[in-house]
Amino acid sequence: MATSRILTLNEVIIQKQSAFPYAKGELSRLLSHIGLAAKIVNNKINRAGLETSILGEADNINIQGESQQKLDVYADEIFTKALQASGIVCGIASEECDEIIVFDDDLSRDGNYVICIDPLDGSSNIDVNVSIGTIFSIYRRITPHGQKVTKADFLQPGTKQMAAGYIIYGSSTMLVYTTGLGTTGFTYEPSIGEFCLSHYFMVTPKSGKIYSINEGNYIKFPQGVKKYIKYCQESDPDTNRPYTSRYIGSLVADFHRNLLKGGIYIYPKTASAPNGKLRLLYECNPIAFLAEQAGGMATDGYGKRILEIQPTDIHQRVSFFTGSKNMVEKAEEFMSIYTDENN
Ligand code: AHM
Ligand code: MG
Repeated sequence: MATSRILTLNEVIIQKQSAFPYAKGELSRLLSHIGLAAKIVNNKINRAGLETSILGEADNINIQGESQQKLDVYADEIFTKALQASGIVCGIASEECDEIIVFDDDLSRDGNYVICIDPLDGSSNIDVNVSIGTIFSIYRRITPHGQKVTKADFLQPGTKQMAAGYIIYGSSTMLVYTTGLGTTGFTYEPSIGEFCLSHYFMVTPKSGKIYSINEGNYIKFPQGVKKYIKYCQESDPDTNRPYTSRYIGSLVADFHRNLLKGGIYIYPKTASAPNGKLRLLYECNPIAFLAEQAGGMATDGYGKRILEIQPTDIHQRVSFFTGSKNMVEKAEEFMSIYTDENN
């Protein structure tokens, strides 16, 4: 009798690498290095309650003007080291660093890839044992080999991503990634220390019942968002309304839940954050790539596909609407009808 065998992350990415003829296994190796760093960070996060020295704020303020948590700094160091050690990454843009980090050793200078990363997303949840995540995005360099990478290598639209993914440090730890051939999920099995294939081809429902938005900001929202929220709350059995409101405050966790169950996540522009809060390069682009690969959608709420936005700054912010296709389309409809000019 045939027995089903557990497939590890490394096994699956090696199996899939034949789909990237020119990558010579490099992309697979890179994803393995990310998986390794994720295990180290996961271990630290799991021990956070016991090692209280790693909880709380570090002494720094990052480029976003937000105070960094010690675990933010730790995760940033671990991922940076792992990516440099891979020898195939020539530079990274991290939420935690003002400028791009150029890997200028002999090996890395020839590396094919640059990475945009939010090493630990959901900072406000770090100290309280609520799900947090890592988000990453992988591009091929555009500057010639042997030269130092520049900002231009990072300012590529999301459509150019070679791969993207996240790790969710939740009730179990998962790594979800795409290389443009669907969205695949792996669950960490602590007894063998491996990410094991658990969600082969993730398909998000076309419609769901969950809307996720920080309603505390309601009065600062654009009219279209306010009206859409009311639409979500109204009763209509034909469209399964009212929807239910769920908001963790960790993008990865809110997105992951909605990906599986069906729903919409919105972080709009607000009166106090006129460009939105979330960052295009290392939060919205990778999540948008994963959403689309799972049959979902991601826009800025003003009719623009997130992946087609041409970035101009590595820490650029954007308003973000993502999740089930029908729900994002409905929200877009409200945004186009109820503009702030005609209300
Ligand atoms: P961070 O990168 O500093 O953690 O900020 C990003 C986070 C997202 O994970 C989350 O969706 C959002 O900020 C929550 O913001 P708010 O507390 O304003 O609702
Ligand atoms: Mg973040």
